[in-house]
Amino acid sequence: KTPYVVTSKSYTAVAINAASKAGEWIKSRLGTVKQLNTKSAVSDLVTEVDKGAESMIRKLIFTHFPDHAILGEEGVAPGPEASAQALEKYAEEEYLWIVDPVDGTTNFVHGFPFFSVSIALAHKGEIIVGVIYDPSRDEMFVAEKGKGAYVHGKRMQVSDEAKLEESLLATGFPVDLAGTLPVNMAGLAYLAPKVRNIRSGGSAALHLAYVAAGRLTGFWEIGLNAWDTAAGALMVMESGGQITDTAGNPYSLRTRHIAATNGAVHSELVQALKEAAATGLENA
Ligand code: 2AM
Ligand code: CA
Ligand code: CA
Ligand code: CA
Repeated sequence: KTPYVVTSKSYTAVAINAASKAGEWIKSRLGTVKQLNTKSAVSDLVTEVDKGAESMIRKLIFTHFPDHAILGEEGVAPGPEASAQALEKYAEEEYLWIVDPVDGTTNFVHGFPFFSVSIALAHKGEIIVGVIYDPSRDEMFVAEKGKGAYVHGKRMQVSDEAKLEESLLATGFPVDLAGTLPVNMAGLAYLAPKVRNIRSGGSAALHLAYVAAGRLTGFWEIGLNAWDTAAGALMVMESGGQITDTAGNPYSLRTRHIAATNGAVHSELVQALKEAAATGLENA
């Protein structure tokens, strides 16, 4: 049915197949959620669809690669240290899949069509495959280490805006677990007058895919986890962009405060975020 479902058992093919199947199922469940559960806060939602999609993805991966490890958002206890602890636990695994079955659960629950499935594969800690699927628009974003990034077979390239003032940025506001709201608000207030505009779509993975596709100049967000960013990080790099933490340090799976851009505006964004954080902390 879907043209990008390939039959070979390559890592990328399995990731695409899992994202596609889970994504179709997620879309079919729109508007059907019966039980809305919360994790760490009223705004931290989880549904049977998040769990069902993760279990589908796990089964598909294990069918092909039974000796690989899988780190999925719904397979770990929630909390600010969840992803760091899981990465610690899986540190010795040669192949580690990192899965966010539904990135943008709040959107999914409300029927706002901006959510995605994010699947990455790390080999000895290095991300080698990243797939992000948007079932609402049927867009499959695929990145392979050293081989570029593609949306439905078309090579992706980051945008060419040279300055922050020409930039369309995105950001996100996860629940205020770690007291990050003042920093978020400061970032928004500080950056808004310096850029063309700022969007907040509610799926960090899809925002990263959009940076890779040149639809956003850049994206930043505080307090993310490995499953939100692993696939998108490879995608941004393979499209000619740059991803670091918000202070400009190299990205790793443990990075929680993310800045991703087309490269050209990266140092300007990082500098602005540093200045913004200073004002946010003063006002906190
Ligand atoms: P999710 O939908 O998979 O939970 C929106 O700002 C982004 O933050 C989404 O990628 C969302 O992923 C993530 N997010 C939502 N709640 C969060 C929480 N409590 N802690 C960290 N990230 C969260
Ligand atoms: Ca979640
Ligand atoms: Ca997520
Ligand atoms: Ca999720």
